[in-house]
Amino acid sequence: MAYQYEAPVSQTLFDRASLVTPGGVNSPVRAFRAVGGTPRFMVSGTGPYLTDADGREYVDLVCSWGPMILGHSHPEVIAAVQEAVARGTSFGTPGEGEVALAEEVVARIEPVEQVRLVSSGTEATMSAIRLARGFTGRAKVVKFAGCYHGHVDALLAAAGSGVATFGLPDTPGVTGAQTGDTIVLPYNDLEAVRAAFAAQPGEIACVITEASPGNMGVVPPLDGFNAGLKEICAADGALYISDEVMTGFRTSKAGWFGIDGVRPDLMTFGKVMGGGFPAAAFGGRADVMAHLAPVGPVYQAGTLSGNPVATAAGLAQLRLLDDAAYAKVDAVSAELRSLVGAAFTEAGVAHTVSAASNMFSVFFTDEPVRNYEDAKKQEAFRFTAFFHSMLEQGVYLPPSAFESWFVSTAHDARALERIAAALPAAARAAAEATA
Ligand code: KE4
Repeated sequence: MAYQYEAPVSQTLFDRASLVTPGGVNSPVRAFRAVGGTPRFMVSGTGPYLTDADGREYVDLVCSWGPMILGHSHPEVIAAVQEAVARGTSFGTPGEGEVALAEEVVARIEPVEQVRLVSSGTEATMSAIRLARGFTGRAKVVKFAGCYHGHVDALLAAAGSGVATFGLPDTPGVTGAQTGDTIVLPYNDLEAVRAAFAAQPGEIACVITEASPGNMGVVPPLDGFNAGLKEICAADGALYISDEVMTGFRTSKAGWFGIDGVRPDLMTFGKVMGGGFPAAAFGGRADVMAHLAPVGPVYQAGTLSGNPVATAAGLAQLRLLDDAAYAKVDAVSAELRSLVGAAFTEAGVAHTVSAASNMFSVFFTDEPVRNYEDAKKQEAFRFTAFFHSMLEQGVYLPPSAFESWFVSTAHDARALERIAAALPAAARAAAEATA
């Protein structure tokens, strides 16, 4: 089904972009390929709203894929950035801002004794894997199908044929050598993890998991799953790496660790901690981090790591994220989940609203979704119809059924009313959709 609304300026920009950039985008999910139609080129954001190049305003439920937890253009974040940028943009030297941001991360996340700042979540997970391999002297890595950790070669792997067989490249350009030490297992399956460790004792450097996955849609860990991963890793001398790039500083003041209390050996962060700028991090046990250059032999570096403007934005945002802020985001998410569920029930659409703290998504099935295979069984064509009806009514959803929705402290009653007004017709569109 071709969705073509009136978005002429976005379409013109998309045509221009497509001449100079593959797919017209700098990150594939933005191209609307999963849902079709013209990607909206946004020109500004204020609070819970985005305005596109055609002058249309949307209630934003993507929040830049998580970072904008205080909404767009928060005045105190903007002021901190303006004050920092007036002093210069990058010095290539240590600076106080990066120390203060690192101190804030360490203060909030008890298992993080030391932290290294980087510029993206991908850099954080890539570096954490290298550090785990360097610290343990082991090569193999366990990840889970449906979990995304950025475009790290070793982690762009699909499941091998058997539980203990190695990963196969999940994209051209990644070689068998790069995924040959990666074991891809079904999510939420501790027995599969035990079997993989039993098949190669003492050879696995780490297990990396999204603390609570949001990249196959929202699929929370079953009770005891993360604790089980920690236990299995500890028993074998492997490291437990919790990827909190999406959940960190969003799902609670201490991210998912603040919810399940399972102490990882290493953790990765991004998104919220950058306040909309490229600032991310990895950190954890001091004895592990001590293996990182320049103290230890594991090399890692970055021209703009700890950038003074990015750290100013991240610090301003984190300092505003107090208990009241998290209570607000949680309340907004709970109200929205209730509105969405009621609309689909009213329209007679089989659905599951799947939440992990204030992150959530909708699966178009009423069967339980515990892993990627379950998630792929949903009637995703219904999401496509739902997405375009909401877009046409001025609500901007993630353009994929396999992504988390995000809200902010700025999503006030007026914004929720606009979403509520759009839901009935959109839910009916999902009901009437055909594959
Ligand atoms: P970045 O390199 O995109 O900053 O972070 C990679 C990453 C690592 N770990 C987790 C758990 C993540 O969710 C991500 C990135 N998330 C996607 C959203 N599904 C970013 C959006 C995009 O790729 O454009």
